[in-house]
Amino acid sequence: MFRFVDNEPALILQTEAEKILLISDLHIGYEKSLASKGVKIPSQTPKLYRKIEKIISKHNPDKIILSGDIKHGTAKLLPHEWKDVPEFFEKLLTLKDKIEVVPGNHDGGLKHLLPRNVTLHTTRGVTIQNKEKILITHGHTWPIPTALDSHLIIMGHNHFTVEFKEESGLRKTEPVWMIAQWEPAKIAAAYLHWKKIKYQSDAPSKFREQFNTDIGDPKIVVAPAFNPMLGGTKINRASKNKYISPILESGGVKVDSAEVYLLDQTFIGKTSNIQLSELD
Ligand SMILES: [Mn+2]
Repeated sequence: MFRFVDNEPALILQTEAEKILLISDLHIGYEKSLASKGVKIPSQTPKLYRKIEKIISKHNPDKIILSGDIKHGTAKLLPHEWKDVPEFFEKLLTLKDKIEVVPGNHDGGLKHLLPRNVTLHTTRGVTIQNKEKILITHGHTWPIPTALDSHLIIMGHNHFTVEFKEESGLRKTEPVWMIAQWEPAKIAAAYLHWKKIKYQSDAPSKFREQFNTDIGDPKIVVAPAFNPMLGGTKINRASKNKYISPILESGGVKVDSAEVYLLDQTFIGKTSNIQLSELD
């Protein structure tokens, strides 16, 4: 149903109807935020575009879905974004005319920058009704309740990386994919708690009664950031704020037993087994 694009932070989703290229966290204009700190780097947008172009020519998807944080500025549109973002999409449309966007937490005002033929979904994500339901979301919000019976959830937002420490003391980080499962009853409880819904019965029954949906047992795929310049959350470093998504923070996702993969698809272990000690 899905496969990672070899050596790229991108994923191909094959549904019955179409082949979808999925990319998360472009953060167009990130380098501009460095300029304000005195680091001058030329626009990286052409590079991001060429990387996508390469993937499209190799895999020829029917559609592209960008799952959030298209741009780096958050709520307010920045002057350069009025030019950079529309130009990027106009170019991308020459490669593929079906483009959909699921906004992330950095995408305030994005609708003003998108060409008319780009589909903009809501921040709650979009579901694809395949043989099995798929939810694509940025990850900074809870999805709508009826999306929680999906079989596959794909999100971004966390920019997970893994830190390697070499003998010499050099450290380097690599972007990683995370694949996790959740405990439906705990997700039901967390969702009800978020909605401030009180209940006497068990959480899954209350969830069903309230929303007329069951909570599924999905595979949860957390995509790395497509923009290679971005920092990330080191998945193998203990930190209170390691997980920044309501779903991942809910306590319902089995993050300890989540599987971690490098972009070349090497399985490097489960998160709990790859933690660096505090002294490392
Ligand atoms: Mn992001």
